[in-house]
Amino acid sequence: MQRNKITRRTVLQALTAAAGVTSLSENGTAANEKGNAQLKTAAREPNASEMTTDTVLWYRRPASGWLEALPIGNGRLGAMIFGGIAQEKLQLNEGTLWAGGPHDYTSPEGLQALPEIRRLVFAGEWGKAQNLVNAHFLGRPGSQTPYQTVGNLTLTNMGGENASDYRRDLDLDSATARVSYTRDGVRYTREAFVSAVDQVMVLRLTADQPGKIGFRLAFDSPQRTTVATEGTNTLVMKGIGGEAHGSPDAVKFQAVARVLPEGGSVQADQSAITVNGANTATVLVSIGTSYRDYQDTGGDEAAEAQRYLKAAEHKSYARLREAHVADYRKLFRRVSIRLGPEGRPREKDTVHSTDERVANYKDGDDPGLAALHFQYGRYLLISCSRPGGQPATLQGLWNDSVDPPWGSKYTININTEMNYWPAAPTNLMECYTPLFHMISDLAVAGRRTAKGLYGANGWVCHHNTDAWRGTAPVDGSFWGMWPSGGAWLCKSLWDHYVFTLDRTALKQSYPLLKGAVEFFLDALVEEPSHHWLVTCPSISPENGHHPDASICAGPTMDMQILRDLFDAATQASEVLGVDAEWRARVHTMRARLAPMQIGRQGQLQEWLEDWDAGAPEQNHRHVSHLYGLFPSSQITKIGTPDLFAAARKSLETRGDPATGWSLAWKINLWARLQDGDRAHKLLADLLTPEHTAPNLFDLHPPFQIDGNFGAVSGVTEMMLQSHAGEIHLLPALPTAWPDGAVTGLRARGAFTVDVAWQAGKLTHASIVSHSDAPCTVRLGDKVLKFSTVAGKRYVLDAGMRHPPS
Ligand code: FUC
Repeated sequence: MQRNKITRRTVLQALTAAAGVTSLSENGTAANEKGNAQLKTAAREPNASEMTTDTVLWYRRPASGWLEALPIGNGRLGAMIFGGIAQEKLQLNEGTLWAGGPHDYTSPEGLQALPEIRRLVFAGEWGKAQNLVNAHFLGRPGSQTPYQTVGNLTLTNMGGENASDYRRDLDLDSATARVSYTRDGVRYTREAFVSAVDQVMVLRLTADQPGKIGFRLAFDSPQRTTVATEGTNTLVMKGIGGEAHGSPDAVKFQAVARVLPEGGSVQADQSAITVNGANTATVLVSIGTSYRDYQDTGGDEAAEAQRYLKAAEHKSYARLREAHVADYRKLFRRVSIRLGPEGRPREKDTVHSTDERVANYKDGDDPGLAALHFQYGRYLLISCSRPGGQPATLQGLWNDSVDPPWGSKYTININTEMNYWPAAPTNLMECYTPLFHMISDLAVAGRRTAKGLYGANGWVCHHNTDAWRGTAPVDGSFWGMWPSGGAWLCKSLWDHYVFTLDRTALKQSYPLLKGAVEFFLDALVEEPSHHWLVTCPSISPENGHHPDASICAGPTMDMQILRDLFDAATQASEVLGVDAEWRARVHTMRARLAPMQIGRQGQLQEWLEDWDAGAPEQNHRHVSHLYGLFPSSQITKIGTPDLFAAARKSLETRGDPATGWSLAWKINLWARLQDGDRAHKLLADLLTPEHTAPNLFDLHPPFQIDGNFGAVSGVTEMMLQSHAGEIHLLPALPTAWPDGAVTGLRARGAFTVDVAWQAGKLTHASIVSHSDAPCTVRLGDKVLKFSTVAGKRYVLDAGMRHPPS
């Protein structure tokens, strides 16, 4: 226990030191250990009444397209609900339905070509180097396989289209989607959710008069499928995912829908179920696939689908719903947010539907929409990334195609990492689990690639991966020749630790961190001019430094990622008390990595050479070298003022206009630059129809979910930061949000933080400690330091000096 305390302190001190903060107490009204006695402690958790009403998306019309439909999911099963009147459509997904099958993409010719590729890069013969990568180093095949849709469940013959008082909504507080309307004097209601407890999708149809429910239920799919009925009330669709890029089809699936009507009649023909004159009907949907893991597709899809269905069909609708809502709320209700004055008129969200709010959003005009978007992002993460499922893809869990944009895969040169930026700060640690499982897989699959391409130990993963845990470079040298994807993913393992100080979890992560470092210990090379250690070949993701040339050695981002990786692994080894000698070696190598450099225009250089001003795309969507500012904390206002100014210069040069996920990254960057108004300006840009669909999906046209998650993280960073060895309250509060409150955010050092403000000034904050770690809190120039006891709440007043009376 004692040892534990010491190591936690060590990590916090290291975090502080990394930010260059030496003596916080000199900066402001510091409290000393004695001052702690004055801090009021209490044990109170946020309760449901603190939840705001900014948690409902609603619409006046059925969805006319997929980007108007509403997503539900349990991390494995997902659906997009269209909410029609005469007919309903649920577009279905299961997280393991991918095209192709188990495959190692590593080229057998790569290792032989590597010395010449490196020679060409250092000789500045980039075109030739890229050609050689394309010919010998790239994956076999050179593209990975897509994530795919299961198909659709449709309800037709539901009566006429003529209805009044139509409303379609998604309640983020209960994770249920609803449709209601009145037709011929009858009020009809449909409700749907996907339960993580029971692993089924549930659709309930009711009316306020008996005998009014009738429909025809059928499956359709762009996959190769067969549909049959079983008994009078069950519909079964069997199919197999597609082949892709020569990788044969392997994932079999089975979707089963069972109708449980009350009253009326139910009958089956060859491929559909018909319900007539029922009082209510519940439709249970269960889907299984044969995917067991990235190496094995021999599972029994039928048994899996049937097992969940059998267990669920004996439970009442009310019981299924109650279990679902209770389970979901455990995560969702950890955080509440209000942007706007307390008890304000709710005109915006009661009078205007969600799509109208997006269409009319103006800077500062509707802070409630920003709050809704924030909670929607948390809802999406809970709904697409739960233990037992696959990580969030480029579209989370929701994809209606067999050939979606970028395969709806895992692009790990920004997109997958961005998906998980809100996990720790918005108190959704469990949502990391599928990502951590994927990293464990990559740490095995990536060993073959490390050996096969680089003759190196450890593991490597390039810029993309898929259900088969492809780790070799793909998609062409210009975009794919980047060896640092796995290393970046590892940051999430360390983030989990610094946010929780959970030593048990760190013990599990440590071999993954160590394996990632081992690769670079072998694969780094010395560059000729300064003798720094660098990656080669590499790229600064997807950005060319000269026309048609992205290949280079030691781009700034790689060096930043490696410093974080090496620090995570060495600090983990310290916390766990292992590998002292190895740690010393890693420290030595770290010291030789190329440093961040400030270029001719005062910018943070993107590459080893000062090529920035001449690079062909000055407004490129990737801002890779600014990784050091966010998500990393290598660049801070107090710790590294020169680099801080240089990062700002680089961000200014890139400009504001960008695609969805890039805007989202920039919100985080401006928040780290402590410019709340600029961060808010970018958020306002994002919350317009150009970047946000009617269903609030982020557009990288058509849809990419990273922008949703990145924006949640950005809004969090505007209200609370904790990367510089201190909890910074309201570091980038925009003038557009003079009043507000947020509860339940997590801060590094294992704290939960609530903050409230009025007229742009803190009114109070409270901090619950989850370990016995010391706490440093900053508000503007004021800094307060105190020791904490696990389980205690520390309440701070507007001046941070003593608790409000
Ligand atoms: C990155 C981006 C693209 C796209 C793709 C999925 O590589 O550069 O814009 O988002 O991932």
